[in-house]
Amino acid sequence: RIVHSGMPFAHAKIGQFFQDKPLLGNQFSEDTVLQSYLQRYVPKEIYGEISPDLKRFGERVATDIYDLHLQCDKEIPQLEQYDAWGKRVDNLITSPAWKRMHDISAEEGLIAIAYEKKYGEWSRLYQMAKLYLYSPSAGLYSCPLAMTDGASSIIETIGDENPWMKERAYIRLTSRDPKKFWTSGQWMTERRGGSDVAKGTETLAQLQPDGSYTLHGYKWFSSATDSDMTFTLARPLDKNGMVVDGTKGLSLFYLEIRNEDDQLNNIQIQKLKNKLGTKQVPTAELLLDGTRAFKVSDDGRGVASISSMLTITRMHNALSSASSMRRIVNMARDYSTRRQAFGNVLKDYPLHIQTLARMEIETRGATLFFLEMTRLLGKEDVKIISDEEKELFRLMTPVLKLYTAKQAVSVASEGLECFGGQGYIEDTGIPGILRDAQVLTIWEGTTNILSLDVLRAISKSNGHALKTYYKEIQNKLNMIKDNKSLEESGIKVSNAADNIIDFATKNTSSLQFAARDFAYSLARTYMSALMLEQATSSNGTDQDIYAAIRWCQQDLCPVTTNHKTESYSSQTEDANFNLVFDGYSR
Ligand code: UCC
Ligand code: FAD
Repeated sequence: RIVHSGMPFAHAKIGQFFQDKPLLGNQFSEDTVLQSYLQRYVPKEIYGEISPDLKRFGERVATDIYDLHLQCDKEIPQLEQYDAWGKRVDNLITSPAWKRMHDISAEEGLIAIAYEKKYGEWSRLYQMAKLYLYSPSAGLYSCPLAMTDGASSIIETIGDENPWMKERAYIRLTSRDPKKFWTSGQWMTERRGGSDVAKGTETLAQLQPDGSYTLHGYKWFSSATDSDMTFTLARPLDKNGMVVDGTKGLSLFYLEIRNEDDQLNNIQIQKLKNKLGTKQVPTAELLLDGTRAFKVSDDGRGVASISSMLTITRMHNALSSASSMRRIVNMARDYSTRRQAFGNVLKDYPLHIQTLARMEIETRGATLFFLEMTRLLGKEDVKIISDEEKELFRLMTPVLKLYTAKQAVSVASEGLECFGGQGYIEDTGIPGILRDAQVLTIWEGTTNILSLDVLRAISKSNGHALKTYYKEIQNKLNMIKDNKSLEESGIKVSNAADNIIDFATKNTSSLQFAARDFAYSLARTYMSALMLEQATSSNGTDQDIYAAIRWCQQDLCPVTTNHKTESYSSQTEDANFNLVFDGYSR
C-alpha cells in the first residue's frame, strides 16, 4: 500500500515523475578502442600533439555541436522554386545550424588535416578520428564532407594535368577559412541506374569553342545540392554528334554549381527528394541544361577516374557506420543507468546488459576495421604504401563499407529498442539514428554491387589480392601465438582463412552467385584477426580479450557454411527463382 500526500496529478496536471534523458560524455575520452588503437600506432610525440585536440573536440560533439545537430534534424532544407512573380528562382533554403556546420568543418580542419599532411602518414588517421567523433553529431554535414574529401583526393591524383583545378578548387576544398571553404558534390546516378553507371548515364557533353563543354542531362540524386562544385560523368559528343556506349564513352567532368554572378550554372533544381532519412541534407534532382563544365579525364576514363573519390567516400561511409553504432551504444549505456523497470535500473538486468554487450562487440569490430583501413590510406596518401598493402586496401575497402553499413542498421535498430517507447519518439533524436543508418547500405554502392567490386579487385590482381589477404591474417595470428586464452579463437580464424581460399580456388564459376557471402566471410575473418591483435597488443585489456573471443564465436565463414546447404549451384538458382516468384502473376 502506498500513502499519497495530496493528489499528484491535481496540481501539476502532468504528474511528478520525469525520466532523466541519456547524457553524452566526452566522446573521445569514453572511447577506449579509438584511444587504444591510436596509441598503438601513432608515434608518441604525435599522439601527444593530436590527443588534446581530439579530447577537446570529443567534448564539443557532445555539447554545442550536438545542439546544432539536433537543430539540423528539426530545420530541414526547403526549395523555393518560383518567386511571387512566377520567376524560376530555385532558391535552396538551409538552416542556420547547417550553415554553421560548414564553418565548423573548416575551422576544425576536418578536410584540411588530411591534405596539410603535417603529421605525414598519421594525418589521415587524425583526420578520420576527428570525423568519427563528428559524424554522429554532424546533422549529416558528414555527407558533403565525404564528397569534399573525395573531390580533394581526385584533384590530388589528377591535379598535375589540370593545375587550374588546384588553384581554383583544391585550395578551397582544403581550406580552414570558413569564408573560403568549398564543398563538393558527386553526381553519378541518373534515372536509368546508379549501380550500373556505364549503362545509366545519358548526360551528353558538347564541346565549346573555348575548350569547355556544356552538359545536357538529368542527375537523379544530388546530395548536398548547396555544394560549390561537383565531379560528374557525361558522354562527350564527337564531331558527328555521336557518342560511345558503355563505360568507354564516359568521361569525368568538373563543374561549379554557380556562375560568378551567383546564378545557377544552367542547372534547374527540379525537386528535393522526399527521403526516409538524411532529411537534413538537401538531396535534389537536377536538370543540366547547358551547364558549363570541364573535362578532366581522358576520354572513356570517367569511371576509373572517379574511383579514387569512391574509395574516400566509402571510407567515410564506414566511419559513419562505426561512429553511429558507437553513439547509440553510448547513449543506451548511459540510459541503462537512469531508467528503472520492475524496481531496478536497467543496468542491473543481465539480459539487458547482454543486449548492450552484443552491440558493443559489433561496434568494436567495425571501429578497428575502419581504423586499420584508415592507417593504410594514410600510407597511400604519402606514397609509402607497399604493393601488398595497396592490394589489401583495394580489396578490403568495399568489404569495409558493405559490412559496417549492415552492422550499423542492425545495431541502430537494437539500440533504439533499448530506449523502449522513447526510442521511437522523434524529438529524442534517437529515431534519426536508425533512419540515417539505412542509407549507409545504399549510397556509395549497395551491398551486392560492392560484393561484386570485391571480385573485381581480386580478378584485377590476378588473384594475388587474396593471397595477400591470407598472409595478412597469418601475420596477425602469429602475434597471438603465445596467448593461451586466445588459442582456440586463433585456430578458428586460421581455419576460416583456409576455407576462404579453398572456396575461392575451387568454386570460381559460382563466385558471382556467392559474392555476398564471400564478402561477409572476408569481413568477419579479417575483423577477427584485428580484434585478436588488439587483445594481445601491449595496451589490450580484459575487455578486448573478451570481445575478441566473443566475436570469433560466430560463423566466420558463411560462404563455406552456406555452400553446404545452398551449394551456389544452378539448381539453387532455379529453386530461389521459383520460390521468389511463387504466385507472381504478371
Ligand atoms: O551515392 C553517392 C553519394 C552519396 C552521398 C555521399 C555519402 C558519403 C558517405 C557519407 C556518410 C555520412 S554517389 C554515387 C555512388 N555510386 C556508386 O558507388 C556506384 C556503384 N556502382 C559501382 O561501383 C560499379 O561497380 C561501377 C559503377 C564502378 C561499375 O562501372 P563499370 O564501368 O561498369 O565497371 P568497370 O568497367 O569494371 O570499371 C571501369 C574502370 C576499371 O578500370 P580499368 O579500365 O583501368 O581496368 C575498373 O578497374 O573503373 C575501375 N574501377 C575501380 N577502380 C571500378 N571500380 C573501382 C574501384 N572501386 N576502385 C578502383
Ligand atoms: P539499382 O542499381 O537499381 O539497384 C537496385 C537493387 O538491385 C539493389 O539492391 C542492388 O544491389 C541490386 N543489383 C543491381 N545490380 C545487381 C547485380 N548485378 N547483381 C546483384 N544485385 C544487383 N548518387 C549520386 O550519384 N550522387 C549523390 O549525391 C547521391 N546521393 C544519394 C542520396 C541518397 C539519400 C540516396 C538514397 C541515394 C543517393 N545517390 C546518389 C544514389 C545512390 O548512389 C544509388 O541509389 C545507388 O548507387 C544504387 O543505385 P540505384 O538506385 O540505381 O539502384
